[in-house]
Amino acid sequence: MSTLRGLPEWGRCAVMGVVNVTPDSFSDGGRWFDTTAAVKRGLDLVADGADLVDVGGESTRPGASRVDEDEELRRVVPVVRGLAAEGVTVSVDTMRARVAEQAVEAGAVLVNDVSGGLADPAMIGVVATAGVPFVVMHWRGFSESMNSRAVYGDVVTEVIDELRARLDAVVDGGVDPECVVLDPGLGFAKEARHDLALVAHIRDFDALGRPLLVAASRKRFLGHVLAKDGTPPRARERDAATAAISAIAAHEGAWAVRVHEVRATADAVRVARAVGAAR
Ligand code: PMM
Repeated sequence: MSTLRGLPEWGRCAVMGVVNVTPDSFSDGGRWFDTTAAVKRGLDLVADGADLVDVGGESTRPGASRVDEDEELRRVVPVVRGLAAEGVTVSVDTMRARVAEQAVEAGAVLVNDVSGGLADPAMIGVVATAGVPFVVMHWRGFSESMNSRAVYGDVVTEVIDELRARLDAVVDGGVDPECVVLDPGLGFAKEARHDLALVAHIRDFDALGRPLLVAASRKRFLGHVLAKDGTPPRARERDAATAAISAIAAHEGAWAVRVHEVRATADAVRVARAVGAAR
């Protein structure tokens, strides 16, 4: 179990609940699209067992276009402030340095950047100065174009190598290596078979020597696995499958899982801990 600066030690895989303050997120978009409702949603996730709450204002679903920076700030900062004021451990899900900086000022204690510092050249410096944990995800480009980048020979080796390069880059940029969390980026420039191979090889990421965040919640590959007659279930009908991945990820040593529906995953990580303790 790894300890990250400024974060509690949970003694098991942590549960990161998702609050997407967006009108268009693929799985829960539109439902929490105002500050009061979003703060309430975050508190409900904590009541359900979330250890930390990840607040984002930009949808990254395949094909999504980018939101304007001021609009992202308007969505995210008040929700971060409201949740932090209630004592919630808050992370901010953003690719923008200015949003990360203002969210940290508002009380966020972790920056989660799906681009791993690639989208905004100022991000690494902001995170280094803030001295907060930094989730660096495997990323090959913005949502508009990412499906065309899902080309791999050996997906596990390539994702690990590309993450190692990002780890080196953020550390060269001044981020304390002890602050870095890595993430295979399920669904980002990946087809279902790639996502499944990455989940099957979570242990291989131990070679990078950093904690791993696994974010499978409601993603397309689960729809693919569950499809009946070629039709995948809707995003909100993938929560049991998500909890199954949470159990696997926790069992395989993931530091945290990021999910929209927390309750079943909170149970899954506890079961995984109990099974691990009985080895
Ligand atoms: N996926 C989404 C958003 N943020 N952050 C990390 N670290 N890893 C992910 O895989 C990830 C993320 C997209 O899912 P959503 O729109 O359902 O939140």
